[in-house]
Amino acid sequence: MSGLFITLEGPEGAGKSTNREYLAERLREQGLNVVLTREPGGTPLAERIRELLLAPSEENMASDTELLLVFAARAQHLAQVIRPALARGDVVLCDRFTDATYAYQGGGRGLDESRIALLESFVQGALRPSLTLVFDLPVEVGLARAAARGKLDRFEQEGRAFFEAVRATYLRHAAAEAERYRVLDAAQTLSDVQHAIDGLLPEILERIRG
Ligand code: Z5A
Repeated sequence: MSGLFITLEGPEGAGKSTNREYLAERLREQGLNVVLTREPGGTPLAERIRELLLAPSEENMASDTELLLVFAARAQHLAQVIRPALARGDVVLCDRFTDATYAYQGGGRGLDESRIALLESFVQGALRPSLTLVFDLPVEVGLARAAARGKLDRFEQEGRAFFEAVRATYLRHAAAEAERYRVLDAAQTLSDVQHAIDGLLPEILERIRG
């Protein structure tokens, strides 16, 4: 059995973290070793880069700086966590990965996708997620959920147009590569979202075992 790399994506407040736990439990019930992790972050050093990325600051962070920090954290995460776990044959469930870079730095900040693709190849080589679950929901619903949690991070302080561009980028990529992406309606109740995840389980298990 070889490892499987699954990523969870979507705009703010889509329920990625909540559903990541749920999916991990379902997979563990099948006797699988599951590594739960997140980006930016996933190692002590990468978590320090995450703090730099998320903390509101008086100095404006240039979009290229943001892009390079995201990939610096990713390089560390791949070396320390993701590649070793996949080599052991584990299932890696990662809350955000490079699709988030296309969505936030590409769609949101307006950086050229070809530059992101260049860094993607440089840092990841040929490694791409095998399956990406996109938790999709209207921007205002996600922002309301994020606001209910309290203090907003540097990204959450962006305006509505930024998040509309983030959402549109996710949906465009998902439509262009139907084999890798599954889009879930994250505006439903939590139990309905989890029911939809249950519906994907046979396919996920087949990919792991196949
Ligand atoms: N970022 C980037 O710019 N470039 C990159 O390459 C990467 C990341 C990798 C941190 O990510 C930031 O980094 C992110 C993009 C940027 N932007 N921001 N901010 P993050 O994943 O840590 O941050 P996040 O998207 O803000 O996470 P989140 O808001 O915690 O969202 P979530 O994990 O999808 O949701 P959740 O915590 O599971 O749920 C949020 C709340 O909604 C919580 O109270 C739940 O109980 C509730 N919830 C969840 N599902 C439901 C349903 N179905 N109904 C009702 N309520 C629900």
